[in-house]
Amino acid sequence: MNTRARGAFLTIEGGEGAGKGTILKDLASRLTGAGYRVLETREPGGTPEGLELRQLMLGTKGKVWDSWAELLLMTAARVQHVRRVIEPAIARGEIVISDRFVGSTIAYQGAGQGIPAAEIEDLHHKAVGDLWPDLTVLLDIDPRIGIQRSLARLEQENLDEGRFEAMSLDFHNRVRESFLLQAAAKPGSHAVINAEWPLADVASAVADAAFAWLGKNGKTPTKT
Ligand code: Z5A
Repeated sequence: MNTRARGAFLTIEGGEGAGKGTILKDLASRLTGAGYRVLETREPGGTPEGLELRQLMLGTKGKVWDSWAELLLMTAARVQHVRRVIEPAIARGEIVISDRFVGSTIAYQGAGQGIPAAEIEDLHHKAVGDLWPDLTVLLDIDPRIGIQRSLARLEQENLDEGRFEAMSLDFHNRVRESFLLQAAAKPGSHAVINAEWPLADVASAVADAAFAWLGKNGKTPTKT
């Protein structure tokens, strides 16, 4: 019998270039330093199968996905991720932090591509089950600033993952609005941080929100 206390599931959401990857590493290191066992992961990705789907979905060369095909591929990657990585780690008592999760699907395939949020939630329920983040940190940013940051990073790292950056500003504004609406609908499980602040300020605001949530929910460090 597994007697370990359940860990927790934190997600970091936001538009392109909001700083999710950078902040995730910073938060993971602060939590580890405080004695938590942390698993860092991301979507799409997080498993070998998810990584292959990531390359299929984010590459710019000759890719024109129908919005439902995109939704099903994102969901397929998520099922692998949840079953093989996220749920086992939570059951081991770890704090899982994922760069993006279903909130991104509601924002991008929902508000961005026009699939009703209720259909995405229904598919999530059928394919993934009842796993929703305990706490989502939303890094909110004007898409014009975020896309510039993101394109600079892709160029610097020579990555062909810019398909979403190439979408219209209208698309990215709808995505931002959806993230804000999701946070407003569930304030108890969201913290909204202004990602246009200097990085050090964003990092400490995120850490404050995460430590406050963990403390309030009795999640004490588990390292021995
Ligand atoms: N997608 C989807 O459509 N549906 C889904 O269900 C899921 C995903 C899960 C992959 O995401 C794409 O998949 C995504 C949506 C779609 N769209 N795109 N593209 P991704 O997370 O891999 O891609 P991204 O959001 O573009 O990642 P990114 O550009 O790496 O952004 P980030 O992780 O938020 O930022 P970062 O890499 O940490 O920082 C970017 C740069 O900005 C970097 O040089 C930092 O040093 C700099 N930075 C960060 N914070 C600051 C501050 N505060 N000030 C100044 N500079 C900063």
